[in-house]
Amino acid sequence: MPFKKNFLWGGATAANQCEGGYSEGGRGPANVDMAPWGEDRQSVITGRMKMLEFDDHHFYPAKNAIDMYHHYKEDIRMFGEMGFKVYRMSIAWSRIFPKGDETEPNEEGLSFYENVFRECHRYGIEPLVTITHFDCPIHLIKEYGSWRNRKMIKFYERLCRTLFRRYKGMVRYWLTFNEINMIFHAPFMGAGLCFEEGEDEWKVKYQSAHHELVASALATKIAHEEDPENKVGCMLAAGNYYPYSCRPEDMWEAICCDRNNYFFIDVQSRGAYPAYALKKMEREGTMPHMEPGDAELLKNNTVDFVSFSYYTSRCASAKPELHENTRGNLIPTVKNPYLESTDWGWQIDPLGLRITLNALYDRYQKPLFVVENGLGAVDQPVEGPDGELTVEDDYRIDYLRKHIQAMRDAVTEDGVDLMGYTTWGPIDLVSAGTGEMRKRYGFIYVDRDDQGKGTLKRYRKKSFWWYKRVIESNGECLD
Ligand code: BGP
Repeated sequence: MPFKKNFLWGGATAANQCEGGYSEGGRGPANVDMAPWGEDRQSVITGRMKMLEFDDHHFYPAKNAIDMYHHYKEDIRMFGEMGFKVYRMSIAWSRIFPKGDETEPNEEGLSFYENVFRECHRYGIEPLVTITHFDCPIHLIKEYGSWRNRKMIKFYERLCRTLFRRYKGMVRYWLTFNEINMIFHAPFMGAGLCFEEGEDEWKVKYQSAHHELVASALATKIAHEEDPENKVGCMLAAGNYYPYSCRPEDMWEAICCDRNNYFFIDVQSRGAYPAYALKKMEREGTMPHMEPGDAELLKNNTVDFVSFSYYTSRCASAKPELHENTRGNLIPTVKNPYLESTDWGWQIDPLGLRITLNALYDRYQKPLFVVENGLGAVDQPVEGPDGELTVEDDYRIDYLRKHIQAMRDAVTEDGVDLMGYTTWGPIDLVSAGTGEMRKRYGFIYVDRDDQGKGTLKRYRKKSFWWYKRVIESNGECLD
């Protein structure tokens, strides 16, 4: 058998991309609500265009998303039907603390997630909870400037303590920050950061990253104190860099680009700032202010496992201006001439997943967890034999099959210790990068379009049945 007996197969979502119910149950507004659909999205998520209130001329897809807030029972039942062992989901911070700096949590928010976890356990599904998947209450941004302010550590600590206590025995797997390295690439969406004219953006980013890293170590400490059964992971937007050529300068560039991402996980997993990062921050004048005790906290509270998203590998050149560029999960890269691309320009590289798994395992020697992987594509619903709508999504099956095969090679041939695999978007949801609905990842089709129109009815795609067989056979049967 290629995968462990208790291998965690499942799917991953984020509150802001599927829940909706943005003002229900006492929930407060958050940065992720304010990312509009359309051409301004990019400027908003990168913090260059300030959007801290809704306005009348933009459409905000996260407000209602796929309304999982009201459909969660039906959705989790379908995950159960596919045989999920794990469901990765996130908590909307502003459901628990609507403003973020209250001392008492919002009971309605807490009981909503309690019901979600109960529903998971009904089908034998283990929840894997991302404590923050990009979200930050708007009040914390307006009042404190979000993660640039050290006070955020306290607010986050309160959130974590509340969650660990309330869900003790119901949740065992936690991730502190989704794609923590996104703070560099999409600072408003990733960490609620907006920039003022003339401000040194990189200095703010590194200071905020330091606060998140300290908060993450503190969360790990509290999780272990509250319940020794808790397992805490870090989460990286991964995908190794290849040098564009074997020119030493290209190779060096690839190493530097990888380090920009490893930087976070090096701290969370090894417990200290790596030498290359200290030198870089010193050189560039971006060294964050650290308080006494920070280094010790980081050292003593490293994560139990390393999780990551993988959609594509990346490519680096010492002379990027000479090459074509392409987008990939909010991180632009030099286009690799050997790879094909999705309709959104993300290059497809299953072997890159094996390479990434090996690189991370060599570096950290901790169990790994692939918590996002999938194909965003346009689906054409057709009528199935039973009269219900379906989608013949062989392209999605093909993508996932090849990636699972690569993962299998990493486990059986290379000896990588892998805990599980959750595909991104087991049910269609709003795209983080573009705000579109038409960029679909799911095994379950949701009738909703980019303008928010549709019945919200759910339909099983061909991949639904395929993934069910994959799980049933514990990854043995990929046909
Ligand atoms: C990751 C995020 C997810 C998700 C995914 C796919 O960066 O963690 O939230 O959305 O990418 O990206 P997109 O939605 O832009 O296709």
